Amino acid sequence: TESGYACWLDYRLIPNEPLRSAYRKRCSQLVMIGDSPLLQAARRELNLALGVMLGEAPVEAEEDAGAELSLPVLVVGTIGSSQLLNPLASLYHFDELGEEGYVIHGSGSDDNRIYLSADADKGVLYAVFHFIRLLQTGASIEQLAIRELPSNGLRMINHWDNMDGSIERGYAGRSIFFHEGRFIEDQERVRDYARLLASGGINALTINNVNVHSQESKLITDEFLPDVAKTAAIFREYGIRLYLSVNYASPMELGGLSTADPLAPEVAEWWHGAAKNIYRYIPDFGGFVVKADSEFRPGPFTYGRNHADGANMLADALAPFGGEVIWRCFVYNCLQNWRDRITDRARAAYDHFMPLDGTFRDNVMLQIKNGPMDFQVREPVSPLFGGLKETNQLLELQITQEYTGQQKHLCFLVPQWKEVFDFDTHAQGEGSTVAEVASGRLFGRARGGVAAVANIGDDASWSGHILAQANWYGYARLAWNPKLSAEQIAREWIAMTFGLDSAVERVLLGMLLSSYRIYEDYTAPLGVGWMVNPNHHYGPNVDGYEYSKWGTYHYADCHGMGVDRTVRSGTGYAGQYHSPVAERYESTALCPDELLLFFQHVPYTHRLKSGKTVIQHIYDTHFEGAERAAQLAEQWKSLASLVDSARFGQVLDRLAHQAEHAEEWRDCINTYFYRKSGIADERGRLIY
Ligand code: GCW
Repeated sequence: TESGYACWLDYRLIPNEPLRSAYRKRCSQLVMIGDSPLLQAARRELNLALGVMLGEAPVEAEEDAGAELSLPVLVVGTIGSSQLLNPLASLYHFDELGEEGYVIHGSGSDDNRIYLSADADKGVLYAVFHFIRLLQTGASIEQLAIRELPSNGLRMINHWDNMDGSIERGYAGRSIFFHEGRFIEDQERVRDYARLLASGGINALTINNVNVHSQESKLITDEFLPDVAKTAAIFREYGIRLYLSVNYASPMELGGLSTADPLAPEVAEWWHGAAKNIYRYIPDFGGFVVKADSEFRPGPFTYGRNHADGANMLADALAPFGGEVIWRCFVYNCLQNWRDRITDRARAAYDHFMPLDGTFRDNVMLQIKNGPMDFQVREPVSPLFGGLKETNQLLELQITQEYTGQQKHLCFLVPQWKEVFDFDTHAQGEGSTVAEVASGRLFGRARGGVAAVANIGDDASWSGHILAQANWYGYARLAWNPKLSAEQIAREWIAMTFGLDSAVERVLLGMLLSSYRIYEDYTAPLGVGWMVNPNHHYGPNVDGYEYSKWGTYHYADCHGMGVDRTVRSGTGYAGQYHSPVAERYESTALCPDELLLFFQHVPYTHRLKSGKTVIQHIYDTHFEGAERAAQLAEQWKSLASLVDSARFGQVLDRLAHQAEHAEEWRDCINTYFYRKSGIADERGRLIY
C-alpha cells in the first residue's frame, strides 16, 4: 500500500485502541441477507475492511440464529428481505430511496444493532462503503441515523484511453484496460478500480476515448464485444454501467455503407443492428458517448443535418434495449482565423445547441463542459446551463489536470467544481444553480447528472501525483452530493488515505484547499486562458495560441488585454446569460475580477475591485503564487516522519518540481506583460 495503490480504501489496523474496541464491540457479528453479485461484493468489502481495521473480521451469523442475536450485530440487506430489518420500516420511507439510496441506522438504546439497508441491492452496497468510511474517518457509530440519496442520477467517469494503451491527456501512465490494440488479460486491477469507483458512488463509465480511432471503432463489433462484456461484468458487480464512445462514421468504416447520414434508412438500420448485437453480449449496456463534428471527428454536419438528427437516430437504435445517447456539446470552429475578431469560440456551443432545445429524444443527454472554452483554470460557467430547458443535460468536468498542472503540480479541483455546481444561472429566478439544472431537477427532467474525464492510469499510485487522488475521490463525492464542502471532502480523503494523525490532517488540508488559488495565481490571471505551450499544454507560453486557428486569444497589446465579449462592443457572448448574470458580465464595473479579462478588454491601468491595477495584479499574483508554491513543499516536509517514506518522497519530488516550474511561469508572464505594457512593478521586484 505504500505505493499509494490502495488510495482511500487503504484499510489499516486502527491504531487507537479504545476507538478500535468501541468499533469492534458494535461489529462483532454480521448478518448479511441475500447473495446477489452486488451483495457479494458488499460482503467481501465489509469483511475485508473490518478484518483489517478491527484486527478480526466479524463472525457471520445466520439470520435465524436466535439467541446470539441479542449480542451486537451488523444487519445488512434490503428492507423486506428479513424480519430483522423490520424495525427500520417505520423509521424511513424506503419507497423513496429508489435504486441507490440507503439508510444506516443504529441506536445504542433500543437494541444493539446497526442496520445497513436500502430498497435495492445497489443501495446496500453504497451503505456498506459509507459505513466503512465512517470507521476510516474515526466517526462515532453509537447513534446513527443516516439517510442518503444521490443528487445526480448519472455519475459518470469518461476515460480517454486508446487501445494502443496510450491515454489522451493522461498523466498517470498507460491504460489499465488496453495494451497494444487489445484488452489486458489480467483484470485484477480493473476490479480494484471498480471498488474504488463504487466506494464513491460512481455508477457509469466509458473505457475508451471520445476521439474514436479505427481500432476503437471496432469495440462495438464481434471482434471485441466478448472482451467488452467481460469488463462490463466486473463493473456490474459494483453497480457501474458500461458505455462506449463510438465513431459517428461507423456505418461507413465498419459497415461498408457509403454514407453515415442520420436520415438515411440504411444508416439507422445499421445502428439498430449494431445495438441489438451489443445487447446480446451486455444486457445492461449503458449506451453511446459521441463526440461528433468536433475537432475533425465525423458527424451529421457532413450531410447537412444537425446534432438532433444525429443524436436521435442513435437514440432510436438504443431505445428498444434501454440504452441512452450522451452527445457532447464541445463543438466549435477549430479552423478559425486569428485576424477575425468577431467569431468567438466561447459562443459556439450555445449557438449550435440552443436552437435545438426540445428536439432531442428522452434517452439523449447533452454533455456540456463546465465552461464555454475547454477546462481552463478559470472560465465562466457554460450558458447552456440554464439556457436549455427541454433537453437532458450532463455536466462535464475534467479530473485529469490537462490545464491545471498535469498531475505534476498540486491542484485540488474540488473548490473549482463547487463554484460550478453553485453557480446561479437565474434560469428560473434565484437558486437556479448548475447543480439543480444538471441533475434535471430544475426543469423536471427525468435524466441528468455529471461526467468527468478520468485522471488515472497504470501508474503504481493510479494518478501520478498521489495527492491527485483527492480530485478523483472528490469528484465522486460531489457527483453524489454537490452540497458537500471542499473541506469536508478533503478531510475525508486525508483520513482515509493517510490515517487520523491531526498534524497530517492540518497540513494536508491547508495544502489542498489553497492549491487551486495558488495555481491560478502563478499561471492565469483574471480569467485569461490558453497561455500554455500548444499541443501538450504544459508550461507557460503567452503567445502559444495567440496567432493560431483554435479561437483562443488574449489580445494583449501595449495598452491592455482581454477579450471583449460584451454585447455593446464585443462578440456578444455575455448576452447568452440570463439577467442579472448577463448584465454583470457586460459591465466593466460589475464583472467579477477573476473573470474580468474573459469578458472585457481593458487597459493595464484599469483598477480592479481589489483596488489594484490589472498590471499590478498580474505582478503581485505571480510573485506571491510562486512563493506560495514553494511553501507547499515546505509544508509537506514537515510531515516527513508522519507519512511512509515512499509516498512522502514521491509527493516531495513533485512539489519540488512545482516550485521550480512556478518560477518559470512567474518570470515568463511577468516579463511578457512588463515588456508589452512598459509599466514597472510598484514594488520593484526582479522582472527580466
Ligand atoms: O481539451 C481538449 C483536449 C483534447 C480532447 C478534447 C475533447 C479528447 O485537448 O485532447 O479530446 O478537448 O474534450 O474532446
